[in-house]
Amino acid sequence: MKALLSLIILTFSMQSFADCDLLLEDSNTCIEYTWTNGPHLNSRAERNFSELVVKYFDADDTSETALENDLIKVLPWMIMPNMEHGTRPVITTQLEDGSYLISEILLKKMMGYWEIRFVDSTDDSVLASFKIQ
Ligand SMILES: [Cu+2]
Repeated sequence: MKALLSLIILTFSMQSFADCDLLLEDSNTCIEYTWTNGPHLNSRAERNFSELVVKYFDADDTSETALENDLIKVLPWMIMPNMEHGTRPVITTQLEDGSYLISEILLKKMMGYWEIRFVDSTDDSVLASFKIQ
């Protein structure tokens, strides 16, 4: 009985997380992201912008309909051995299907790694992130 119950719970949780690249548990919101250009790690003289498409949708919505999201900001962030920092501001454009194009992402190659952070635009707290490989 206990095993059956665990199986049911597991099945349900797998369904609701099915296509989530990142899950915001507090708001039960899925974040799906796709690089449409890059990511480019630029050496000193280069200046190739990267582009990312981000879609937010309710984790329980199997149709994965895009939600409008003014509260979350995309912030590229570099973590170095002795310091952390951002880069120039990105440009956010809402697309026709309700997802967002994040453009002019400028990533420089340096000692450390970049991550893409999803931050609360009111207080800059980090809600989710992924490491750029
Ligand atoms: Cu740096």
